[in-house]
Amino acid sequence: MKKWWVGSLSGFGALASANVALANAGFERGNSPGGPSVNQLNLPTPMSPIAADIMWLHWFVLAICFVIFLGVFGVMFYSIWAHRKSRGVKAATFHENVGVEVAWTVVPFLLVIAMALPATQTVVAMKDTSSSDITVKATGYQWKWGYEYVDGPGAGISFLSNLATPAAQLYGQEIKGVNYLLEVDEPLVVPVDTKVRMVITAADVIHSWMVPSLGIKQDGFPGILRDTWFRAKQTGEFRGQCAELCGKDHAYMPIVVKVVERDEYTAWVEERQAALLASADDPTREWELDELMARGEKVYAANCVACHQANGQGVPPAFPPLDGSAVVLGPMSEQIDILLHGRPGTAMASFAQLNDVELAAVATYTRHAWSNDGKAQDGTIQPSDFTAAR
Ligand code: HEC
Ligand SMILES: [Cu+2]
Repeated sequence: MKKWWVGSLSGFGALASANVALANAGFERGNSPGGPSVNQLNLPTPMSPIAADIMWLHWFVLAICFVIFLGVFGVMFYSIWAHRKSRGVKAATFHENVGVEVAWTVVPFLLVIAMALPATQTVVAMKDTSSSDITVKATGYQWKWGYEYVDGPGAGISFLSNLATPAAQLYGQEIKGVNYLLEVDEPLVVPVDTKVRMVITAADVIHSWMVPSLGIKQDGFPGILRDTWFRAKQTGEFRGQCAELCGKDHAYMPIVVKVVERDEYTAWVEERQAALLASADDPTREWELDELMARGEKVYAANCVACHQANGQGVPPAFPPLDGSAVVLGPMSEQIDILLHGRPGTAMASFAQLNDVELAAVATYTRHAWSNDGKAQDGTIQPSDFTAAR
């Protein structure tokens, strides 16, 4: 007969081979310190002082719980065993015992204070965003994050951070990568050992900006600003996700914080600002067709392909094709309207958060790409057309 424990042993075997499979897939240490790793049971390795405090509190409170557990169950089991009926023990019949009552009031009271003091200290420290070196505003959108450097070196830089996991992985046509659903096209870049103040908000519904290894989880509310901070202890890429159920693509808005050396950060800022000047998204000038097309292809790839597909065929009936669409080929006013306001009640959201150059570029791109080329009414759509329609 098969012994009962043989089954459990083979269960462990299956677990072990699953771990080997994960390790082969590159999950050994993830590729981020504090990221997911084989057999990870503990909280992620703390990469900021606040995260270290949170980890300490977690173990401190757990240790107290464990001691209480041992004490309570120790007394209980000892009493049951030592005073059992078969030994002829008679129940005592006393009432009230000042000593015991004082003890079971004072001891828990002291324990609560011992836990509340360091916990309060940590919460107060989390909220102390004073004398920060850099301020970044993070805005939650359905379903991506927008970052805007508002103060300190890099002020003026802003971009959207989209999920970068290829659609083929989402739909099981390709092996899932190491950072499946935890990778973005443009990470938030910050320097190491620098106090970064994060101002969190949202544009549509409530989102939450959470990076466990930095000890941050802050809800973002439309119309309200909340702030928190971190000081990364070492360089690397730290990953997190939106942590407030915000709609159907809630799982598709990860967060990547790329912490770099200070001089590397300065170089990144310079490169960004130079690119900003060069591309000079000047919405007032007249743009050439091929300029708009080149720019529009990128905007389309970053914002539209998930639903309308790279070939413009969409996924009917859920997502209509843009190739041959009457709206795309019709008068430009309708297309401007749908991009600025979306179609309420459908998955077609407003893209008003893109700037007028990006909007004009993507609209022009859809009018001239695929088989649409040469069929659209009106000429190129110019940024100034969007400026006027806002
Ligand atoms: C989350 C999915 C999604 C994304 C991303 C998306 N769309 Fe749409 N789009 C839709 C849906 C759904 C409709 C149909 C709305 C309706 O039922 O009226 C639509 C309709 C349209 C239409 C009208 C088509 C027609 O023939 O009625 C245009 C034009 C359009 N989208 C352009 C864009 C552009 C440009 C982008 C990128 C900037 C984009 N969409 C991104 C889902 C999406
Ligand atoms: Cu969200």
